[in-house]
Amino acid sequence: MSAPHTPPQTGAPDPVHQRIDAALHQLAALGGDLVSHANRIGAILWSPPRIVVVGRLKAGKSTLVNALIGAPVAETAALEATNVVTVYENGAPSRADVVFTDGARRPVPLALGTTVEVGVPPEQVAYVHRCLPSHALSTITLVDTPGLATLTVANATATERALIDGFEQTRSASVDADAAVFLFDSMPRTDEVEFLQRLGFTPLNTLGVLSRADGFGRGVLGNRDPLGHAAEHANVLARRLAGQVGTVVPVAGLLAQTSHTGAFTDSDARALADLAPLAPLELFDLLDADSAALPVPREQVWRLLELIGEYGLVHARAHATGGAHQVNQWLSGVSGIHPLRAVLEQSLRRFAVLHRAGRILAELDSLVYSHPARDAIRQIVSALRTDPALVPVELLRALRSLLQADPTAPVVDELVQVLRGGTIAEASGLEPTASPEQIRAAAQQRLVAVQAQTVSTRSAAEDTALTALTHAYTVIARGY
Ligand SMILES: Nc1nc2c(ncn2[C@@H]2O[C@H](COP(=O)(O)OP(=O)(O)OP(=O)(O)O)[C@@H](O)[C@H]2O)c(=O)[nH]1
Ligand SMILES: [Mg+2]
Repeated sequence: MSAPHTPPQTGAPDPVHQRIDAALHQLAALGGDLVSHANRIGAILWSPPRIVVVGRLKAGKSTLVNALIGAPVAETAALEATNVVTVYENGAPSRADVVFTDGARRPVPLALGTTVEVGVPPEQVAYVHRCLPSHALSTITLVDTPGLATLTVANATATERALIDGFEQTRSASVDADAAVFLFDSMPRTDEVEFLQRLGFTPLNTLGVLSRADGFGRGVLGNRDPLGHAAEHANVLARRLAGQVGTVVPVAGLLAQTSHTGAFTDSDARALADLAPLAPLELFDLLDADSAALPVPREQVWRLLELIGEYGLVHARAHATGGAHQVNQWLSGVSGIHPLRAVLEQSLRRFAVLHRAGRILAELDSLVYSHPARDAIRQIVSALRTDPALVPVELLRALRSLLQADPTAPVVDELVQVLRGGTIAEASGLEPTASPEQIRAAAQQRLVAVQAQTVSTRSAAEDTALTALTHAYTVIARGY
């Protein structure tokens, strides 16, 4: 039998993927239409996890998407810019399809070869599927969304329709995201946090971004450096939003977008160098007064402001004699894009992959319920579920249900701790250097504690969570 689906050839083998892949081969071996089911589910398994970027109107979502992709593909603007959900996926040739709310698809032309001109009323569109060859998109797929709580309610509705399971019965055309990046430039409002909760992720697969960090506080002319101030405030927000996001990273998306899309030229660097002798206040005064004493044409300064903002204009001047290359390096370094990318590609991606595996288990469960060969399928699925490699998948599913049903249940913290633990020792609450005997003993102790809790649970979701933890500690205690 030929392989029902094709795993990517790069990257270290992931035990979760390997076990699911093996189960899908068993499924395909049952023959008939199960071959196409295995193919369909395999395609979900092997495509990169989808990370959705959400947040208030003009929070800087599309700018950040462009910075991460390294190309100006998403429309950005001072006025409301994004009005349809757009999925950016690695693929060639560069193309775009509009997916309608009834699931139908139609190709759409690309304006200027990059951005999409939808040409259809936004309320008929579930999302736009944009494919482009991009190294940055080879490990994650990004989803840009219209701003929440916008003046036009239609845009917020578009985001909800495409992202929330069962919303207006448009589940068939939903984008099925696996993790979220939540952008805010100050403390998020209650309605934004509520929206995030309805997305149904956990803090482990939700990353907070304090956006527009270059303008934080009083901005570049204030007495505190906005980037340092933003970094400090990000820590405060991370503590306040601990129930929603795993961490908060400060980012100046505009600086990252400009440096990563090649928009800043050597002639921009020369203009910056000509402005270097002016004190910051003097520079803005001359610009405002339209003064002839401004050393470069006013339009050129406006262009610089559009590219790098006020913070960039003031501070990049010190790097301008090194030309565009040096300015770009400085912009990229201070923008915070590198730490953001590290979190995205490591912890957020890891939990997105586990979330995706949970979705695949749900697909397999629905086959068990609906397919005539249910007994044979059930055997494959139960063996998969009890496989030690799938423990984190079950733990994340349990955490997700518990956060929806009973977010204050005492077992929430334990699930998070076990899932966060990079090594078995850490998952058992020990130092990474603990011996195998110490690990087994600690797991045995936790097992007893968890079993004691099962007598007084408050909800079915808590029962499921304790079962998942029992399985996890049993697996550790057996020395897996
Ligand atoms: N100074 C500064 N400006 C930014 C930054 N990020 C975005 N902007 C500007 O803010 C405006 C809105 O940015 P977008 O990326 O379009 O914001 P958005 O969240 O996608 O907006 P909607 O799609 O309309 O909700 C644009 O004028 C950007 O240039 C940033 O990090 N610093
Ligand atoms: Mg946008």
